[in-house]
Parts: sequence; structure tokens; C-alpha cells
Amino acid sequence: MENMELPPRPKLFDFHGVSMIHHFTDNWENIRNFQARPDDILIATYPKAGTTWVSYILDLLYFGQTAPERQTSLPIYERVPFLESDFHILPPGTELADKLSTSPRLIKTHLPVQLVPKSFWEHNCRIVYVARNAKDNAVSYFHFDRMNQAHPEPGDWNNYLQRFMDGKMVFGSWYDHVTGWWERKQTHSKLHYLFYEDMVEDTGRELDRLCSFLGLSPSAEEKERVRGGAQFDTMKKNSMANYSTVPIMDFKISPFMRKGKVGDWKNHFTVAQSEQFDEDYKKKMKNTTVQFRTVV
Ligand code: PPS
Repeated sequence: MENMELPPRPKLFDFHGVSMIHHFTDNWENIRNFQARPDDILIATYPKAGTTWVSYILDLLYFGQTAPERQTSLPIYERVPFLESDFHILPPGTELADKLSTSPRLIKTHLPVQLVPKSFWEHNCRIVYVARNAKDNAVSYFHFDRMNQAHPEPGDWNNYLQRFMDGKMVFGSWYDHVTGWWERKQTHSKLHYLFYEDMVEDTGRELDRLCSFLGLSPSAEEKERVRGGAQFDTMKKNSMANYSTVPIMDFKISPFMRKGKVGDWKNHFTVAQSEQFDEDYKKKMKNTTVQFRTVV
């Protein structure tokens, strides 16, 4: 892998009003026409909000006991296909999802709500949306874009933060994403809106809520096994969960499982940046009821 020639970093462009890169639009016809199944579970997030954590939890809940070999042989991105991805190092997400033999299928997406294939709505599929506060989300995304050759160059932190505020990120505006999904929750009863901060504060409590949403009733012992297996330090060491098998990510720059904390933004934002961000945030979020915590 070390000497592999990497393609140049992709450029952002406008796609139906959302900033995107070609890796997530090249396969658009198949994404748009994707046929969901009624028992599919969609894990939807803005990038870096805790997708992998929740994907791993769901995978353990459904298949941890019945298919233990998955734990040692199948990386998370093959267990939970990334619907819109088309990276050429793997088959496109739609194909991986079509080939999944498990039931239910767990499928990951970063699409804003308006771009989700309509089949998921027609079948009234269960959806778990994970959201993370904007400041930590921006910091995590910055480090990810530094190490991930398949995303545009992040540039310096100050410029990056401005771009984040302008919504010029892969998958568009964080503000539109979290509020768009929040609004949809009001009409789609099968949408569980989960906060990263709540997961960090009390994973056991959030696991209980998740199980009740999914209609699962694992034993206390089983729940503890899932909670333990999905702890940050455990996942960070687990090559099937930590993305270390992906050649386009340079962990020498920054690991995928980086810190896993709430409040790391304080190590990145200057006082001036934080004040400007908060001011702008109030304006952008004035019409929504969704509330985030930047500390726990
Ligand atoms: S991606 O690329 O969009 O799928 O990334 P995503 O998985 O959504 O987000 C990665 C961040 O989630 C953190 N993470 C965790 N935090 C706490 N506990 C667990 N188990 C866990 N697993 C992943 C990961 O460290 C990234 O956040 P940062 O702040 O960069 O550490």
C-alpha cells in the first residue's frame, strides 16, 4: 500500500445546491434509484458526527452473537455500506448494499435529507440520525480532510472554519444538514435523532433508547458487551473498526479514531474565532428548535 500512487484530491462543485465531490455523485443514477427494503436501517449523519460509532453499535446489536466471524474478518465499511460512495478501491456503495446477505441491512449515508433515495421513505424504513455540535464537528472534519486523500485539501484552520460556516464542505452545510433532518423527524415517525454528546455522556442510556427505537431487547449482559466493544479505546485498537485498512487515509497525519471527545474545539478555536462563530451560528440557527451542547 505504501507505494501506491494516489489520485489527485478532488474539487468541490455544486450538486443540486449542495457542495459535493465526484466520489459521491459519479454513481448518482444508481443511488437515486436504489431499492430499499422495508427492514433496512439507514444510519444518516453529517460527516464526522459519530457514524462509525453508531454503525458499529448497530452491527454488534444485530450480528454480534449470530455472526462472530464478522468481528475479525469484515471491516465496518463492508458491514455497513456507504450508499453514495464510489471510490474505485471498493465496489460502489449501492452494489455493496445490494450484495449484503444480512437482514436487516445496515446502510450508511451522509446525504442531506432532500437527497436521500425516495425508496427509503416509500418503505418507511427506520433511520438513525446522529448529530454532533458544530464546533467539534468542524474540528474533526478538519483533521479528517487533512489525512484523507479522497477529500479536497483543507488549507489552514482559519480558512477551513470560514468554509465550514459558508457550507462549502463535502456534503454541504452542517447547519442545513442537522436542521433538515430535524424537521423531517417531525413527520417521519421512524427517525431516531441521536446526539454525539449524549452518547459520550451516557452510552448505556443512549443504547437503551436505541434498542427501544429498534424494537430490540438484549439482555443486560449483551448490552454491556456491546457498550464495551464500542468504547473509543477498544474501537481505536480494532482494525475492523478503525479504518486502518483504507489506503487513502494517512494515519501519520491524523488517525481516523482521533480523540473521541466533546469539547476538543477549545484546543482549536481562538477566542475571536469562537465569538465570530457563535454570532454567525445564532443567525443561521434562529428558525430551528434543535439544541446542541458543546460541553458535557
Ligand atoms: S465518518 O468519516 O463521517 O464516517 O466519521 P464518523 O465516524 O462520523 O466520525 C468520526 C469521529 O467519531 C469519533 N468516534 C468516537 N467517539 C467516541 N467513541 C467512539 N467509540 C467513537 N468512534 C468514533 C472519532 O474519533 C471521530 O471524532 P474525532 O473528534 O475526530 O476524534
